[in-house]
Amino acid sequence: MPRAYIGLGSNMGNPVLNLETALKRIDGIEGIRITATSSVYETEPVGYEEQAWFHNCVAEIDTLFSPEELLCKLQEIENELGRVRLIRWGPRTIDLDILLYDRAVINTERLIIPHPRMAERAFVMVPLAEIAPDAEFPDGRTAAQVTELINDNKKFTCIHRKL
Ligand code: PH2
Ligand code: MG
Ligand code: MG
Repeated sequence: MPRAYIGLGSNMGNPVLNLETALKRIDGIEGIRITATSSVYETEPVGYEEQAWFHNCVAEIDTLFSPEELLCKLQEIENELGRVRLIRWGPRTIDLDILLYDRAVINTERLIIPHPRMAERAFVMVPLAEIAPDAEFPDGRTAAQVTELINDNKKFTCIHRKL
């Protein structure tokens, strides 16, 4: 069965509750099973800095859905949780990104996998490497190897709260 990794982020409302609710919804979908979740990290915003710090975590899933079907399911959950997005890279109640889907490379208008900026972002790579150090990018590099190379100077702390 295909294995994928989802990056979750929130910095509006009650972020921990938003992550928790999103994980429950994801696991509740027939055709998706969460097999591991990372700790939650509080992370300095990347890209647009005039906003609250984020809470981020990563989930590993087994799924029967294709990448496009999975994207639709995740967008439904984003909408249900009342996502409003006014500014690119700005505040959001919940953001659900497909990071990796097996070793697939996808480049369509709607979907790019691996997630375009994940390899440079500690808020994605650190939780990913926590639960799946050996997860492979399409080029064969592992999450642990990619994480070693990150040198963003963004601050973040693990609040050690496994959801
Ligand atoms: N998401 C973004 C932009 N910037 N910064 C942090 N720390 N965490 C995020 O999840 C995040 C971000 C766009 O999706
Ligand atoms: Mg995102
Ligand atoms: Mg997104």
